[in-house]
Amino acid sequence: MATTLISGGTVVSATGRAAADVLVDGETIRAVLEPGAALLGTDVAASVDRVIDATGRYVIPGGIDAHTHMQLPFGGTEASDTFETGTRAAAWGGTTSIIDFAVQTYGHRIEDGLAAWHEKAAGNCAIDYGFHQIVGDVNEASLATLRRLPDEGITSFKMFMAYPGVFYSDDAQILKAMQVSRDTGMLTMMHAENGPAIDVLAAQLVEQGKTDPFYHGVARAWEMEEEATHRAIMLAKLTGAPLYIVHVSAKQAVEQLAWARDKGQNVYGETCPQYLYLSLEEQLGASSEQWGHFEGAKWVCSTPLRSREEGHQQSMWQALRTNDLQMVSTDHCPFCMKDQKELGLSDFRRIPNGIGSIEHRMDLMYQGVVTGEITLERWVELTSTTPARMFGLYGTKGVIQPGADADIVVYDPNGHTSIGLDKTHHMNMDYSAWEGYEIDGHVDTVLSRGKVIVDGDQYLGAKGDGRFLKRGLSQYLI
Ligand code: DUC
Ligand code: ZN
Ligand code: ZN
Repeated sequence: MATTLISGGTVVSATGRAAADVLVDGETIRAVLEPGAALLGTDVAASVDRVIDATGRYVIPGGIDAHTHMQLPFGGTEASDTFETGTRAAAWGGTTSIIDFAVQTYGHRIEDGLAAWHEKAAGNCAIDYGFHQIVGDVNEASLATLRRLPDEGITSFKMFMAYPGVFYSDDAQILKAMQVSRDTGMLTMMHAENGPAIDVLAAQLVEQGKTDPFYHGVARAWEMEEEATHRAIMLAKLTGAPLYIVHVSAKQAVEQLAWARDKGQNVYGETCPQYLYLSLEEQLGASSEQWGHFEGAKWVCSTPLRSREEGHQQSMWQALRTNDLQMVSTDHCPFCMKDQKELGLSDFRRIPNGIGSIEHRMDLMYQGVVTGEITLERWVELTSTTPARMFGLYGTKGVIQPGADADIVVYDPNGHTSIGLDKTHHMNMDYSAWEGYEIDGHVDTVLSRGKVIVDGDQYLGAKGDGRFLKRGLSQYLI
């Protein structure tokens, strides 16, 4: 097995930073050494197969994006990244593991949805991957299957309080599934928006001729997120289920999470880069020669972008500092403008919901270090260590320590990344939701289980390198 020494860098963990060399043996980390140290009397640098010079750079555990949707059938079309293109883009951006969502749709069995997801991913991923299970049809059979999923390494499931007629579950169904969560220790993940009320508001807006993409965010008002978050918290309290709210965007939803956590409840939440950087006002102002006001469709996602004037973005950054929110995922769900987003040209309700960010999460969050919103250590914690702990991967992933998988990123704080369709862009999309963003930092080298898959501007990975991750139960619960 090949050995590699990553030398001269600053190893950053969730709890600190230190000058250290990292010795990789095959797929795993063998040692974290004093810089230039000898091992068993041997000069390590002289005895390894390869030395990666990390002088002046950070050496961090590879990113873990715990919320992605490759090839998701949605809104009359399918998310445009395959497991092959999406995981390759992830690798370019310093993410070395994803957790995608296997889908059970109404009238179908969980087993079949899960098997279909394994088929889509197997042999196609550039990096390691795991699955959460979307439960779209709660009944006796699906509840029984859910109970068995931890044996297959699937230890979390997602339910939707939104999208009636598609993924929606009512409170009775949620309650029953949460009882399984309580019994098994599986984490209940919740899309917390009041879907039935949103659908009424959306229909009324369209009747008034308000069909532009901006009205997507008007219909999905923060009150709808606050209310659903509170209801999910109360159902979780009643059942004793651990709860994780996905894609939190409203400051009032964060207040609900903080309230429940202060009472000692096992309640957690993630936000996404779009809710930290982008706003409803910018979506309202968006216009282009090609698309006119339909340009705003590029940022139609759910939960929606929120008003900057109301302070939601600042509240998300603060919650990331105070641990009212524990991690940042992308909710990567890309659609092209051509033939996909444009399905909603005359009615915002038909725009497939989703933004593609998998390639830029590590960079966008590092920009938060540059601007002083978060510390360097918190960057690692939010993007790698906590995702590993939250979803039962810690020890193998999310940390640089002997015995862990050698998923490592060498990040250059003096480098620069210009984001744009004709610049840094490997996602299968015809636009970038992040066009024009400039990042003071750069992903230089990426190792996935010891193999260098990104080396400067060279991609050295291959589809099929990534393995399915059988996850354990959450290591984050109180
Ligand atoms: N939100 C999105 O933006 N896309 C996919 C599903 C979801 O909940
Ligand atoms: Zn969702
Ligand atoms: Zn999602």
